[in-house]
Amino acid sequence: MTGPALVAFANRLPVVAGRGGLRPAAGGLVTALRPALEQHRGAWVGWDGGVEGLPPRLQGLDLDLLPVSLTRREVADYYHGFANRTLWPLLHGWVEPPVFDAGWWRGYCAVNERFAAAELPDGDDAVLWVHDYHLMLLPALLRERCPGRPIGFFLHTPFPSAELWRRLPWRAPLVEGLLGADVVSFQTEEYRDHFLRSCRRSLVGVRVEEAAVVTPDGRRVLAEVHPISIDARDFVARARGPAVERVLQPLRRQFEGRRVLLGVDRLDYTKGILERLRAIELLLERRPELRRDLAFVQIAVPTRGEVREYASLRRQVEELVGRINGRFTEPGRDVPLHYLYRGVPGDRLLAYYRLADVCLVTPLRDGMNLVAKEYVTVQGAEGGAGVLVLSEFTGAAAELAGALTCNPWDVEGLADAIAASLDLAEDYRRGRIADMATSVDEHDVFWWVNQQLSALEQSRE
Ligand code: ADQ
Repeated sequence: MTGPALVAFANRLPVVAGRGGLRPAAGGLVTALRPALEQHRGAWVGWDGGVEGLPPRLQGLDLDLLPVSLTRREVADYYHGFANRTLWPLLHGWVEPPVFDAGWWRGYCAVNERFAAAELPDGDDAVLWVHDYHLMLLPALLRERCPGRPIGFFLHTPFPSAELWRRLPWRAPLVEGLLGADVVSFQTEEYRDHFLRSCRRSLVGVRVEEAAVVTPDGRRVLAEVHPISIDARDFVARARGPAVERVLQPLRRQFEGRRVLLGVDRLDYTKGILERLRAIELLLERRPELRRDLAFVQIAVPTRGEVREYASLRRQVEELVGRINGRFTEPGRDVPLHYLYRGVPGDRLLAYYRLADVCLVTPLRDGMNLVAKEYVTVQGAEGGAGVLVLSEFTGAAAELAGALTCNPWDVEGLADAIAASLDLAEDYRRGRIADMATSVDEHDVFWWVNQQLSALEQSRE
């Protein structure tokens, strides 16, 4: 029997342990990787999340699971520390100050080595495909271990300007780690260009030739732009299905007569949730009639609760939601702001996408943002006339030209953009959503993975 054609390395295996046993996980990276791996006979090497005795396969997930187990100390240093408190804020342009800690760095190095030593499936022709900022040292470690294999790296987050990157004490070994790949790819041209500039600045002996980096030992590493996407056809099929319809009907009744604005994010400080709420507050202050006519539903998925900055963000968001509802709820009427602190099941999420007149995707910084692509796809599926208000600091803004763009750092400007979204003519809105849905359909997640596999082939010619 032949082994998998594609072996992905990503921080966490796509499995969660719940009351009913093990089930496939959700989230940005899983949403994208899963269909790609299922199409290509894939395997996934990842941290087991502390679940012992994981089976090699799980029902409902058509890929091989190759677990890496980590000690509590490794999880603390590598994951909660260096990945989430050093790299994450730095890569997102210093939206929070990153913490530099040499102990965390050592933990990060050790865990990248653990991934490099993971037992790989039989066969020696599989493409090794490394994902995201948790594993930036891994491409070079894999090259030492299996020099003949094609190695790709994809960064899901932004890459910051060279000015910011050079502050990091470990800027050189991390970039050297990435250059172990044959192809390093990014969501946008901007991030790719930042990376190339950082290579020039942080490393001695490398040459940058257009979009390739030539290493001191003469290897050519391609730096590519491959914007990630979703399985658009699957979203369309599900959006039209009876299960979504069943959830949608009661929601329509609940919000009858009001226009619905929607936010869907992990509760992360990069997502601009506080700024979005402040803009809504300003809008309700300036336009009292909207206090009855409008409902804003914010779905916030719990994430990284162990990290101090996230616990503090949650407190601030909940205080602000309370303040806004306290100020603007009219006696005998429903609250203007509905806040759901939880992950919602797929059908319900799609029902909210169908319901929403406006989707507010307003991160301060975001590698891509799949919610934007999901919303336009689901709206487009039923000829919807929704409006996407989209931050210019997302990767998605480089692709979704029909969105109403905004600068989320400018709260007044954001309030104006939201007000403008409510006044657009219906035909105009419908046309824009349809155009964006077509663009996502033509550049779906299978297109994304094929782009990377072709670039890898090309790099080895
Ligand atoms: P994330 O930061 O997690 O991803 P995003 O791209 O928006 O952000 O993906 C979130 C995913 O989780 C979406 O598929 C969405 O449907 C789902 N989701 C969000 N809220 C949910 C909820 N309340 N209930 C259920 N599901 C929910 C990271 C990067 C992004 C990049 C992706 C993929 O930060 O910039 O787009 O990886 O590369």
